[in-house]
Amino acid sequence: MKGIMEELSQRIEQLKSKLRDSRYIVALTGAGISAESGVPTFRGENGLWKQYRAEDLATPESFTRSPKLVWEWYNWRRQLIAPLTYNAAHRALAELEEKFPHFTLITQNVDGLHKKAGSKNVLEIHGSIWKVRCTACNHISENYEVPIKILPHCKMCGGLLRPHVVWFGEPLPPDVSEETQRALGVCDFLMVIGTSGVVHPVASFPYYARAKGAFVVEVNLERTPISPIAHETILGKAGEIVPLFL
Ligand code: BJW
Ligand code: ZN
Repeated sequence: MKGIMEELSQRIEQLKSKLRDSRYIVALTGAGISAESGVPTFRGENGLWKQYRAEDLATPESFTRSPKLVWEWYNWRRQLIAPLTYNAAHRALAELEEKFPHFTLITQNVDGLHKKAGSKNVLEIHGSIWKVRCTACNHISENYEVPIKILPHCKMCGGLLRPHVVWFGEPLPPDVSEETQRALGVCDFLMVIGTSGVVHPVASFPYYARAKGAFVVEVNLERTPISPIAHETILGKAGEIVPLFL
């Protein structure tokens, strides 16, 4: 056991020295970083997609077919997430941002926990469960009602509101997407934390950053399709591993 711990701390020391020598840092996070806060992940044993069919709930077609069903599912998740708070991994990333002038956090998570933890330069590329968008006029607003009144309507035009999240078959929001490309293109140290790396286009981001010269470190409970191109994969819980980078 001691041998394993020593080996881990040696590897982390080497990575920290690499991090200290870097200027443009990007952290890319997925559902795994919020798992220790109590937010269910999508895939795996107790994942959301084990209980529900993604195509019934997370596609524009399912919303057109049954906005009530989709809103009920989001209300259930809003209720579940509202009392939860950030964990040591979210906090560690917020602290890293304070230490590095060029630190970008790209998250696929819609739970808002990175911002709660104090991260500022956050790109929520799959949107936010705490935002709604009008299906008629596209107006976006924050909404923290739990539960939200079904069906919610736009204050500006009366149109039907939808969750401001990215469903399957939808493009990433163009402004966030541009910022993401820019950050990945110049990044010299990329940390990929708690994502299964199977959902595109995000799954290709580590490949892109690496091709552009980034050093890639992955933190996950298990190996993923990102592992083959990562310079290092540290297997472990994000809440335990990420704070070691401070
Ligand atoms: C821990 C841990 C701990 C646990 N510590 N680690 C075939 C090939 C390629 C692409 C496609 C294809 N067929 C269809 C597509 C496209 C599709 C796609 O990628 N599908 C694949 C699944 C096959 N992608 C899309 O449709 C995207 N849009 C698109 O492609 O648009 C094209 C277009 C262009 C122009 C015009 C029009 C269209 C959009 C994808 C949107 C994904 N949306 C969701 C729902 C968001 C809203 C919501 O939450 O309600 O996003 S799906 C879901 O998956 C969610 C997540 O952000 C995303 C990624 O999941 P994530 O974060 O990786 O979580 P998990 O659960 O998968 O993994 C958790 C990981 O953590 C695991 O690895 C654990 O081991 C680890 N872990 N605990 C560390 N404590
Ligand atoms: Zn509207």
